[in-house]
This record gives sequence, structure tokens and C-alpha cells, in this order.
Amino acid sequence: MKQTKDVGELQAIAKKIRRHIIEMIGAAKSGHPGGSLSAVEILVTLYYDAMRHDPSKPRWPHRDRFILSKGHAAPVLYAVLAECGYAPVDQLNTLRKLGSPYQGHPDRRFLPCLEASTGSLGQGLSLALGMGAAARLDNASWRTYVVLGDGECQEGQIWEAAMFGAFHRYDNVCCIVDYNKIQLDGFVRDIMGVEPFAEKWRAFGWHVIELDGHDIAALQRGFAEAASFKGKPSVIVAHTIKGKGVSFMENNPKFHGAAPTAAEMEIALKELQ
Ligand SMILES: Cc1ncc(C[n+]2csc(CCOP(=O)(O)OP(=O)(O)O)c2C)c(N)n1
Ligand SMILES: [Mg+2]
Repeated sequence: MKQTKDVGELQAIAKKIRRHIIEMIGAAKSGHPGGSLSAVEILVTLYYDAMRHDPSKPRWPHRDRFILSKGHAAPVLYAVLAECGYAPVDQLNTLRKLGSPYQGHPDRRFLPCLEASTGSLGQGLSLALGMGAAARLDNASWRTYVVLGDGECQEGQIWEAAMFGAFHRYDNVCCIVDYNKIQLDGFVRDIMGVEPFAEKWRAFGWHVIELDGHDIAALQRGFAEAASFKGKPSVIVAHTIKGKGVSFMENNPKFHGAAPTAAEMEIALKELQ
């Protein structure tokens, strides 16, 4: 694969990933479009620019690690892994089918290039910090990236892990929160608000970077800042729009876990041309 720093090229890749997401979930007739679409620029910027990795060597010991803690957004990860060359593009539309590498949630048994099986929310930050500990023990320079959902941050385990990460100064870990303001069936602010969110992370001892999670140039700067910041783990609070890129899915809690109909899929793909 070819990595790039060119924002225009990264935006074009992001659009292709969004089309895959719609087509995969449309074909499966189930899945989670909203939280997949909100995380597109985050994953594209990581895999196509910020992360050190090589799809021809998925078990390369010096690779950066990536964990999608909000595992229900698997379609965005599958589409990016496939486009990078880790997994077959022509099987993306077998999402959620028996025997497919692309199960409803990321599962290492079916897709060995994954670093972790996820989907039970709340666990990914703990996994990432364990990997940060492993890298430090090995005196290795690889970094670990983990993407959390904002609703997921209501889980107690996140804050136990946050405390652990800051105490041990795992500055080789970068957590990104996809702050799309919506959880399973409504707005986070109406269910159990997480504000003041950046202040909470700061109080837990993290270096906080707040940015627009659809602004690729801002993400590039954010990942660079996180990589150079020493003495604390970094968290990127990425403000995003759930369902980003498809007008009728944007900011609409209905599309957390609902597939588009055939007619909706046609409209969505037209918008993503
Ligand atoms: C431990 C656990 N509890 C409940 C669920 C069911 N669930 C799946 S997605 C979701 C909402 C997640 O919201 P958020 O973290 O904001 O994700 P996003 O908006 O990015 O889709 C819930 C409750 C789960 N997967 N794991
Ligand atoms: Mg959310």
C-alpha cells in the first residue's frame, strides 16, 4: 500500500471507505452505519498516514497497533483493512454472514490481522494500555492507538484504565474518542452526559487534544502532537457527526444500528459520488 500525507488523496480514500460501509451494511441488511461513518477520517488518517505498518507483514513486531474498542463500528475497520491490503476487498459484502472474515464485530478467529477482538464496550483502553506496557518492557518504539465511543466512555472500566495509564505514564498510547454525541438510542447528553469531557481526561492525568474529527489536516497534527508528547498518554477528543457523509443519517440516532433500505442505499451512494 502507499501511504500519503496529501489531504486531497486522504479525502478521496475516505469517500471510498464510506461507500464500502453503505454497501456492506446494505448487503447485510443489518449493522451500524452511524458510528462507522463518524470514524472514517480517524481510521483513514491513521492507516494511510500516521501509523507505522506494512500490510505485507501483518505480524511485523515493530508495527503500530490499532484497536477499535467500539467494535460495532467494524465496517469502517474492515473497509480500511481491505483497502490497505490486509483482507479481501471482494468479500466485504459478506459482512455478518456465517463463515465470513467480516463478522458483526471484529473477531481475531476470523480475521487474524486484527490486534484484538472487540465489541463488548469498555475494554479497548485496557487492552491498549497493556500493549503500551508490553512495548515499554521490550524497549520497543511501536505505538498503540485505540478508538473509543463517547457512549462507551460511560463504562467504569474506561476510567479505571485512564487512571492506570496516567499513573504509569504510557505516552506510547494514543486514545481517540469518536465524540459524535449519540449512543445506542439517543443523544449522550440526554442519557448520561459525559461533559465536561476534556476536563475529565485532564483531571485523570492525560494530555488532551481536542479537534474536528473530520478535518484530516487537524488529525495529522493531532497524531503528531500525541507522538511527540512525553510523560503522559494522549487522548484526542475528536468532535464528529454520527452518520457523517449521508444527509439522512447525519445526527440521526435511528442510524446507530439500522441498515439502509435499498432505496436509501441508492440515495446514500449518490451523495457519496
Ligand atoms: C458492554 C456493552 N454493553 C452494551 C453494548 C451494546 N451497544 C452496542 S453500541 C452501543 C452504544 C455505543 O455508543 P457509542 O460508544 O457512542 O458508539 P458510537 O456512537 O460511536 O456508535 C451499545 C450500548 C455493548 N456492545 N457492550
Ligand atoms: Mg457515540
